[in-house]
Amino acid sequence: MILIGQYDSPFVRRVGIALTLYGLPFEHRPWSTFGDADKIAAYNPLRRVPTLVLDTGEALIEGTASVDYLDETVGPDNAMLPARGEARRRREPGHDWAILELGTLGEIDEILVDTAHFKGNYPDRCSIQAAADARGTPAEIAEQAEDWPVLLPETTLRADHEHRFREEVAKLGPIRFVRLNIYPDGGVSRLRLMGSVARHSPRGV
Ligand SMILES: N[C@@H](CCC(=O)N[C@@H](CS)C(=O)NCC(=O)O)C(=O)O
Repeated sequence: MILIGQYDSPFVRRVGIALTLYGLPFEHRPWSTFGDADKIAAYNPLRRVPTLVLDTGEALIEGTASVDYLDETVGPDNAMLPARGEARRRREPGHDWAILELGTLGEIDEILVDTAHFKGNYPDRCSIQAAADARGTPAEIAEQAEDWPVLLPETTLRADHEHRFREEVAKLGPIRFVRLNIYPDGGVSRLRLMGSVARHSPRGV
């Protein structure tokens, strides 16, 4: 397959990410809709990207159609989107979150939550939970994390802004794992946790 379009387009990126995560071989032609419009037109008369050229020569000219095709190719057990219906169209109840392991055990005294460049789809609020240790499968850790103590209470965020928190940060002692919660979802460009490295971890390392 050939993916046409530059990765500064989120639509092209979405198709590129799906191809990569699905392990499907493809050639990337990072053509610009400005400078390379004529080259794109040979595959897509609308001169838009992403254009995904299949091995049959057929060109898919909508990002959604391309992702649909890729989901179908890898089958429902591997597809990132549910196959059809309500589950495909709507987000699940609840909020988005991510669990991160820090490079070392440490005490946190300052947190940076940066929503730079997210001017429309920044999260309304965030909070952070933390733990010194986490063991088990990713699913088991995700379950434990729901009960981790709060490091940063739920806080309202602004668009395209560096939020620095000091007073709000709870004194939990040394921690190594954090769960960033965003309500309900949205874009965070950077999360930084500043503090001091703890000498001894609970694992005795
Ligand atoms: N809904 C489309 C959006 C694609 C889109 O907006 N592509 C932009 C680049 S980010 C484009 O090709 N613009 C050039 C044009 O419309 O002439 C998709 O998902 O494929």
